[in-house]
Amino acid sequence: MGFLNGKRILITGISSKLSIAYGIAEAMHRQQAELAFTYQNNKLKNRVEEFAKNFDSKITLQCDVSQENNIKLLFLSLSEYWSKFDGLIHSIAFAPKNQLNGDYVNKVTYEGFKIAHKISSYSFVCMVKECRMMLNPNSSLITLSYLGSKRAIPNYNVMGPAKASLEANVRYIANIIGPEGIRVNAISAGPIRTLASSGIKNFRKMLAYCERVAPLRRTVTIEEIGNLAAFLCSNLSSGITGQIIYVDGGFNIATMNEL
Ligand code: NAD
Ligand code: 0WE
Repeated sequence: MGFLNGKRILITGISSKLSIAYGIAEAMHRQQAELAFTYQNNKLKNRVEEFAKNFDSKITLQCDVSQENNIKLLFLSLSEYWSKFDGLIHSIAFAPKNQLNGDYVNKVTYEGFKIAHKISSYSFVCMVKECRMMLNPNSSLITLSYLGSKRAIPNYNVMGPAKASLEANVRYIANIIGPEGIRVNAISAGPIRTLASSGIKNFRKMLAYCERVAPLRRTVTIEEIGNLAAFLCSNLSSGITGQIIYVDGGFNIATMNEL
């Protein structure tokens, strides 16, 4: 029997088979979780419906987190299938393309800063706010972060402050919702080729750099992220909350490995 048997988990952020959220769905399906999915817009509707079938799920719901009332409606619609559920995967980030290149101080705009924080950080606490009453005890909430929250990484720019905000959000949500028996954690993933990273300047060089410098001397896969997410949604991780857990081959703990 899978260690997620009987758990109902809502997964956001699938837009292709490369998506980190897709790797999470695969790992959770393998452990016999019951899954539901959201898609950002109608362009993605058919694709996500096909993916859902592969995971034996009939539940696919539209949700663009830039519209706060979309998030409210999402959980109203979900409640027609599930009155209560056990986990939420937030795998969503966005900043306007022109913000992710060049001199941070010159390029940042209030509009870019606002959008990055709204979509990549506020949306997480907003989703928690709207589904809180539907969460069973022992539920687990997970978001995806990146080392750019703690270290200044070229071109990550305004997404760095947005991920720092997301990680602080994890701690504040965990502290408030813990007494309800609900756990909240972030997975900080190393760089992985997905739609969100494919257009990034020097992304290939960044992958190669990680292969040279990370203790494991390789990059990580969406399967490896998925396996941690499955563990974090299971009762095997019952004592873990408020944490930022790295799945990056150890990259974040090393330095001077190039010497
Ligand atoms: P992806 O492009 O597959 O997923 C990003 C998702 O965000 C997409 O499915 C997209 O539909 C969704 N999204 C964007 N704006 C949205 C909105 N307004 N409403 C609803 N959904 C919206 O890329 P990914 O790499 O799988 O990214 C998932 C998460 O992982 C992000 O939080 C990202 O920051 C994080 N992450 C990625 C990497 C990497 O190198 N790929 C590393 C660390 C963390
Ligand atoms: O969080 C991310 C990517 C987030 C992202 C990606 C895009 C591309 C398309 C946010 N907004 C947009 N907007 C778009 O228009 N990652 C962790 C992947 C990533 O992105 C980088 C990286 C890494 C790693 C950008 C610069 C430097 C490194």
